Amino acid sequence: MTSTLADAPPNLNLHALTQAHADVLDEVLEGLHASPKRLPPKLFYDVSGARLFQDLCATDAYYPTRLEAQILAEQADGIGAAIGPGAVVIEPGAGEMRKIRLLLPALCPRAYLAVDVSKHQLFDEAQRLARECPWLEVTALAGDFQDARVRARIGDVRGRPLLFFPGSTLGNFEPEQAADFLRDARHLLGPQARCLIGIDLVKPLEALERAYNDPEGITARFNLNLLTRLNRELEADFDISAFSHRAFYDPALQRVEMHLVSERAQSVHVAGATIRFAAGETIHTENSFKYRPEQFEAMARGAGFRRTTRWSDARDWFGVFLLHEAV
Ligand code: AVJ
Repeated sequence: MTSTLADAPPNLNLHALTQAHADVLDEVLEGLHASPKRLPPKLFYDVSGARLFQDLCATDAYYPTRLEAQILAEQADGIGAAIGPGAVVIEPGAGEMRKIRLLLPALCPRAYLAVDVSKHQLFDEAQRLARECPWLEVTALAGDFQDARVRARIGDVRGRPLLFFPGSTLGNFEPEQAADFLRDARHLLGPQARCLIGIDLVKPLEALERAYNDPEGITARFNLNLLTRLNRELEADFDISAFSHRAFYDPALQRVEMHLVSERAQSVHVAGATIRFAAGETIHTENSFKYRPEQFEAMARGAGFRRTTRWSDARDWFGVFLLHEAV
């Protein structure tokens, strides 16, 4: 489906390839019937969830967004020089499009393809960017970047593709899946493909746990909003006050886990199905893996990228990696 807005600028293209309601329901029920229970983190980003995440990024406790933006702003010239002008930038999870804006003057890409599950935010931001930069061809694709239809569109990109994947979104995948994602991107985008990827790095446990348990409680609201969304969109009847947010770092697995904890034994209905919870049982809603620079570089090499360049902050808390020279 192709949408047009009133007064859409000529350099803007909008496409909606969002998941069918029935597919979302299947995925949710599969996760809630599994043991341990789980829900996919992409469901966080409805209109309220996208706004909560935006609010979280402005907090002192949640450091990744701020550090990455600092790195991109300070190193833009070096990054632009390493990539060269005229690239076609593809950004999964584009959200507010703040980060690409930091790179535009130094990178001078030809086109920008933004993909995000949060359709309203995506279309609004794409329109704004297309107006600000009339020289840039802006395409917005509302959908899950792992969806076959979305991947087919990405595979159609001609020119010099740059997969821009900031924010440590790759950290939501298991390391093996993350490696598959990179290998897959290289096949999909061809031998000219480069990737510019933001990765949250291993750091002291206190800083990690504070980032996912911010004192203002925004992460908790972000996590619980998932249940509010299921109530509204999938005929569910979660009692939100009977669940609580839990996040902790597992140093052995190098990941922050987020859960929703059932405060008591209870039954919940989702589109007619009954889901039983024991007291203290959790729904695992997210993993956020942290890497050491050399671990991520080894993963990139394993996925077929011969060369990596890294930019990071003074403490090495966050890394921006350029993967180039595909095998
Ligand atoms: C957007 C997936 C990178 O894992 O840090 C923030 C999402 N979850 N706080 C992350 C998130 C809890 C975030 N990513």
